[in-house]
Amino acid sequence: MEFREQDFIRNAKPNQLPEQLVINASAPSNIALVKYWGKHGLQLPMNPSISFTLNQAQSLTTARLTALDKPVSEVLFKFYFDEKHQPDFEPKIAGFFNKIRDYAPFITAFQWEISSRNTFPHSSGIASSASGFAALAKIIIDLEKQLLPLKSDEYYNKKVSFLARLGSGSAARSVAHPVMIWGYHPNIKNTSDLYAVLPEFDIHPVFNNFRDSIVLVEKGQKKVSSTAGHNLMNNHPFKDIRKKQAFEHTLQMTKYLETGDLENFIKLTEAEALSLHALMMTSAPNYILMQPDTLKIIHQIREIRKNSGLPVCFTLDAGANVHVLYPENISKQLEEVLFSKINHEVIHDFV
Ligand code: 2P0
Repeated sequence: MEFREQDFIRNAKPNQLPEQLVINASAPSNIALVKYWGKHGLQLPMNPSISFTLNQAQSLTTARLTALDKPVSEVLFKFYFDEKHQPDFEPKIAGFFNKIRDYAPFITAFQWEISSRNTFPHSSGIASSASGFAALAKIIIDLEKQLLPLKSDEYYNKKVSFLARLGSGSAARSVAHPVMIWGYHPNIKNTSDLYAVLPEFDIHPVFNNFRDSIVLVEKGQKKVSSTAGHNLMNNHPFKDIRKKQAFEHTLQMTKYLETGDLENFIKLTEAEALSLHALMMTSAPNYILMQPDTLKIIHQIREIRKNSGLPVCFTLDAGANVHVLYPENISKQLEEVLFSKINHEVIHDFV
């Protein structure tokens, strides 16, 4: 079933508020195979995207809520990361709370203490905003279930993604395993710009036990925020052609995931990663997030594939780190020919 924006608005008033509540939630990160790059309106994507959900990179979040005597106009909250108060993160969360007020008006009835930690290293370049906002969205839906008359599971699942999207676009895809599609595509059933969905088809077993080993070429804060990068797509000289390409790639990717066409999966995944970075390198102003070692590792992966035929490929996020994608059964060989020769920390995750 398709949900519209107004379906997620809930004006009902809770009968009685519990004085204290503690809600826990966790959510995974994800890596896009076909990239979301460019947005419009209220966090609506310029094109559909498709991702693998990362099982081990999780945000674990706890919200401690205290009922207020009367609702406030701005949500009162404090955010703790790794048990330390983090005022730097609070403006983005405040913006999120503001954006979701119509869909979850009950959030203003409480004072919030939000504590979060990640199961992956801090500043590793793994998108913690995706898992972080998805976990927070799950907490809000849990609260909605406790306070307002119940709705269907499908409603709640889609609303988690809908809310997460308003925190960070890619967070829309951080709500279910193993693959999610976000963004309307006329030829892919039930897709929507408002939330991500699981594919209607079964993912081919060659993608069971797929691995994503992330080579940490560069740790630390991103040099150009992704939000700024998305905005540069508005006047990008290749905007229309990129849009067309992403629609085609999304459809092709669904076919490869369904049929288990690893060869074309590899070609398309790498083409998408390079398109994303080419868009960054051709925007105004332009910028380069790859580092020399990013390219070195890309070349190594291509050499290995050429020489040994191993089904391994790379993708890139908005940063210098290389995500190495491959089936689990070639892990040992890859350790020998690739990871043991790399002078960077590698985090092994799986889809
Ligand atoms: C993606 N990225 O599809 C693309 C590809 C990074 C590279 O979406 O402004 O943190 O919060 O919507 O989601 C990263 O950008 O940006 C991103 P906002 P977000 O995963």
